[in-house]
Amino acid sequence: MTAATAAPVTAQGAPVRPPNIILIVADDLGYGDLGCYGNSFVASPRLDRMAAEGTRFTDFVVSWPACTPSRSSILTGRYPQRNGLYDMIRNNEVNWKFQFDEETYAVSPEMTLGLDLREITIGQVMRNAGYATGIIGKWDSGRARRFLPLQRGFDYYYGFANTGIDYYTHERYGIPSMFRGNQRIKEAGHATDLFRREALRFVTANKDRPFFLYLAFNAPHGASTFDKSAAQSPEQYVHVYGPAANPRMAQYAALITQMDETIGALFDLLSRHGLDENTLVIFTSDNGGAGAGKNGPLRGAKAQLFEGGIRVPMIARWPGRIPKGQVSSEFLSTMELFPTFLAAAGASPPAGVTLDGFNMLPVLGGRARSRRTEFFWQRQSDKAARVGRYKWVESKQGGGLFDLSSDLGEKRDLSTERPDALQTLRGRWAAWRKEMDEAEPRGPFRDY
Ligand SMILES: [Ca+2]
Repeated sequence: MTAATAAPVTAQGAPVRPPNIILIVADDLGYGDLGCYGNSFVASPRLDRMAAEGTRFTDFVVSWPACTPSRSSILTGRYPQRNGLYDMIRNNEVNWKFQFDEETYAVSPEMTLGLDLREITIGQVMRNAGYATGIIGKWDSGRARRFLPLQRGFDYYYGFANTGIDYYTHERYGIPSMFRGNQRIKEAGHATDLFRREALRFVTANKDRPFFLYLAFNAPHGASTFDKSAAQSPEQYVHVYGPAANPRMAQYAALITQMDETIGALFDLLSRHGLDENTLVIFTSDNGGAGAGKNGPLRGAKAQLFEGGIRVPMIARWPGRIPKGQVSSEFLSTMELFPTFLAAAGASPPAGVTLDGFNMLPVLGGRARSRRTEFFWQRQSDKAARVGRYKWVESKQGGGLFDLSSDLGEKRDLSTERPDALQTLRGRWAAWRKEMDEAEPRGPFRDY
């Protein structure tokens, strides 16, 4: 690791406090799930206001169409295939109603797998840069102590380490799963309300020094409980949608509205502490919508490599640094977050680590075009490549070659009309796959 670069100074030579950084990640929030992204049912006033006070991006993608690997790229700035976490950490037995007890859970994949300990996380580099670092909410990168956030660069942790819980019991299919630091705890309350309390607490406790907060909601992801009929949304937010609303849709939308209100409370707190101007806030989702989620005009949903699985909302706000009320169609991804946060903090990238993204601050600021021209995905046997306007998909749900500039819904397969483009995209995908195979191997899935 290289140390932070020299502290920035003003023209008069006085030290400048580097910006606070807050990364907010929703869980399974679809491209069309917010008012500012065209949803007329879901109430998301504070995120809509965030978009009005900042810039909203329409071509922002994640590295995998589901939770764990997508989040691994946020934490490391690297493709899942490079950092090793290229599939879910999840006990699939629960899908067949298998009930773990503490002893069987202790030796299950959820306890034994995690992000390779050689990986450098965004928490480590921000802490080395002098930031207070906190993660509140969903960690999803290993549940055993050696994988937990306090051992991976974060000073503060409140949340769950596995991939999903019941909002009220905080159990994952019967296993208590909420942590404070390295200790499992049990306390009453809806997960979103607890994360709200913790986020406000973290900001207040660190208001006099630079802080990095990774606020990772589990909302609006479905609950990890066997009883799918159990209500998971507080009544006060369900009531927003009135008695005539479809109950399933109202339950889902309520989780978004509750999260939205929490984000509003966070903005209000920044304002009260005088931190509003010097805080970069980015909001996004880890993958596309599922179930009751909406993906707008996009094809497919969570778990698929069509745009509905991988293109997500992204809003960036930093008063005076990011233009207000703009909509940008620049092509960007979650792998840009790591180098962007480093650049905002004035810190150097970790030595000897290949990052797959770049500093997007000039793009967020509306001062430059995105350098990103390509992106590649693999989920088991499903493959996809994006090169410029073209997208190639080969998957169990179908595939083809699509021109996203004229066919965002991936409806018209151009494979026959444009064999040259098809060959280019397949070739670029193969070159990327080769690069991943030749990268220094990382656990837990790779056979080496
Ligand atoms: Ca997710």
